[in-house]
Amino acid sequence: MIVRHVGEVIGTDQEIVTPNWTSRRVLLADDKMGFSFHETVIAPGTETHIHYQNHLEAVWCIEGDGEIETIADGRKYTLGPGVVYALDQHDEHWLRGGTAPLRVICVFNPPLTGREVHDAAGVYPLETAS
Ligand code: 9YT
Repeated sequence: MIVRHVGEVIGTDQEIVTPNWTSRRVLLADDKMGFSFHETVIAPGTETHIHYQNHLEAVWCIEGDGEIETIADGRKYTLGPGVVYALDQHDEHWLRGGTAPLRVICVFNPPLTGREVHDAAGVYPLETAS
């Protein structure tokens, strides 16, 4: 069994800090769970273009506020505690922070290996664990 605390990841290479979001990746491909499991905090007032062409992602919003806009149809969804969204169609979207840090728990399938950040097209490359 694996038992971890998110605090063990903070300040290590499993914490990815960008201007728009911080991702604490607690379970990764090497853990052989078939998914990766992260806590992500979206900074207020930010806008991030995301298109996970190689991954499925589900997101559970815990605290704070924000918005997601799906680019294909321009629909906007308010994000806040209790909202869950799943990018089951690899949906290209804008993720926007609101007025307070938006803390979410994310699951990726296939699992991230750890260091991924979005490329210019909002994509994470498909990597395999060594
Ligand atoms: C919700 C979302 O996709 N935020 C971007 C970061 C991502 N969750 C990650 O790499 O953990």
